Amino acid sequence: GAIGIYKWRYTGLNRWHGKGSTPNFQKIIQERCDTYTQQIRPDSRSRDCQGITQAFMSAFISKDPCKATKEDYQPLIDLAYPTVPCGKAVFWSKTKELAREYAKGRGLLTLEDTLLGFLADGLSWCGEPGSSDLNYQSCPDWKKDCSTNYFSVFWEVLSERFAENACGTVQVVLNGSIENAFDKMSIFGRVEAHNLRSVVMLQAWLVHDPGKPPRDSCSGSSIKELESILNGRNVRFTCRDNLR
Ligand code: AVW
Repeated sequence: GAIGIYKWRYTGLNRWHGKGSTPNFQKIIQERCDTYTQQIRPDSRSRDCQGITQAFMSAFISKDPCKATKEDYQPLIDLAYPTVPCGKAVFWSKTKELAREYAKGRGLLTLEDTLLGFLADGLSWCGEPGSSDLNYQSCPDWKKDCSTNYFSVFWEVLSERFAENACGTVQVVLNGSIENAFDKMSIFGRVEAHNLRSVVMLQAWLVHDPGKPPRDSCSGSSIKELESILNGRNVRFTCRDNLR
């Protein structure tokens, strides 16, 4: 009856509103780690991929998927701190693919070029209390279920470390075809922009989708907001409207 369905809906593996864990999650992490340490950055060959995979799984397995904390990921981050050389970091917001292309063409690096960013790129994951398996049916959605889910907290803490360690002149690729190219609720706006410790200058590129009318520009109010955050941190700022 109705109560039975209600009970199933709110206690079953299907109760969350986000995409379930990626099939073969652990195997993908393990394989990506081997690929990264052996082929992509052979200088990182000494990294312990078995330990890294274990630390990743232990961070969220058997836990309430809405009670993620930064501390859960600390052991993992300690094994693979996301660092890039000074002057090489590229941030992005609503422009992931484009930013990756931009970085690649110029010998620059995004978070997805660091080991942990590379491992988790495009995957989803969550566990289930009382089970040693992942939930492949559904995972919490940031808006509809909880913001403290393991997926979101992972990208937040990893991005925070990435920003803290960025140095020299860095870049950000922003989307000028949406209302607020600088979104203060995004990870870039909420986390990274506020954690630039050793950055001297941030260069913003506002990219406009050729098929769409430009909706924001370097002189718009969202960019002014970014500029004022950086002024407060003594980071120089430049912005260019780049029509691709
Ligand atoms: P967004 P944000 N693979 O486009 O400023 C899958 O508004 O919030 O940009 N999901 C990811 C990945 C990834 N590689 N990276 C982040 N996410 C999640 C990290 C995350 O929950 C980079 F350094 C994020 O809120 C960028 O400078 C959402 O997908 C910055 O953070 C994308 O939202 C981009 O995050």
